[in-house]
Amino acid sequence: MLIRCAHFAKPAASEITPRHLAESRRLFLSQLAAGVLSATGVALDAASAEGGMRQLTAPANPAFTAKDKPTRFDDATTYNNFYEFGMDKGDPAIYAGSLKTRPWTVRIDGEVKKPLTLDIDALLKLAPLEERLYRLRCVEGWSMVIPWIGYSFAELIRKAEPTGNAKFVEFTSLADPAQMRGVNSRVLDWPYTEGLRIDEANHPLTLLCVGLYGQVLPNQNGAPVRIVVPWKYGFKSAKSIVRIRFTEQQPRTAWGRAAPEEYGFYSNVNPEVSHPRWSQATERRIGEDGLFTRKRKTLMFNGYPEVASLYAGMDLKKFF
Ligand SMILES: Nc1nc2c(c(=O)[nH]1)N[C@H]1C(S)=C(S)[C@@H](COP(=O)(O)O)O[C@H]1N2
Ligand SMILES: [Mo]
Repeated sequence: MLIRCAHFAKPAASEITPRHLAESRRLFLSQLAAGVLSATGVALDAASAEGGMRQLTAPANPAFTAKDKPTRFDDATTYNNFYEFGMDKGDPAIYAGSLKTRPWTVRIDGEVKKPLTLDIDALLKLAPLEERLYRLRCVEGWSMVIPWIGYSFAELIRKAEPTGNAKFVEFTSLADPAQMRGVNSRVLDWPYTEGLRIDEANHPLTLLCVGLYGQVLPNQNGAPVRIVVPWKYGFKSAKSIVRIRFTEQQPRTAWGRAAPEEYGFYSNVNPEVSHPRWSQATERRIGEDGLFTRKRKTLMFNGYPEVASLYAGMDLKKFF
């Protein structure tokens, strides 16, 4: 069963572009059938299908604005990994409309002075929102550049008041088979969980994310709240989070449980450490799909060298 999963099989480079195009065509047709397209033929996002585009603007933070050209909104919202809604890149955009993002609470517990359950609308107001243009690179070898909206996860850590025993943070995504058709398949051991060391979670780059491109997060991108850790492979950035647990022990992760030798706890973007079945030295930037487009060289820490000090003295081949 694991064989069918994209993270377990390297797609042939020649397959990628046509497949990507085929999927957006498929998405267009299915949205047309589902009535998600407006009369003008403009695709509305998942939130708008429920009732009105939900604008969410925030000032750009120049300290966190990548120099790269942003990926097209349509690419960022139709080429997704969100296995709770299926394994094809187009599945989340087609099927995530069934996710109900209100009411929504996030449980904060474990090694904290006082466990609490935060309503999503309280979570949104915990700190001023800002826009950050981050690169995000998938372990499969493609990357995007997205104007995310949120605030540093460190703000939430401050609010949670972890105890002195808290060494790690575990993120748990929703796993409701009634809303998420992919959870009925056993491709992963649900719920999806991820984790960070507490100093990684406290790094100002680590973003608690609630929006992108000036609007609330589309469901397929992890509504209503996700994490974005730009110097790590994309799968570390858990979507649709319902629980944040502070722990003393290193938490287990969904991908780590599925294939520990392939998905290490750290999973820092590192061109020098190959995935056991393919090189991580280069990447394809989504949108740069021309016939003669060269792959980009993958940068250490995805081009965020400021995080290097978190790993001083660690052998990153061992702690991959
Ligand atoms: N809950 C959950 N979070 C997830 C995933 C998933 O399947 N389930 N996929 C991950 C992977 S592999 C990637 S590359 C990113 C993709 O984020 P995006 O679709 O918003 O670009 O989400 C990550 N977060
Ligand atoms: Mo990924």
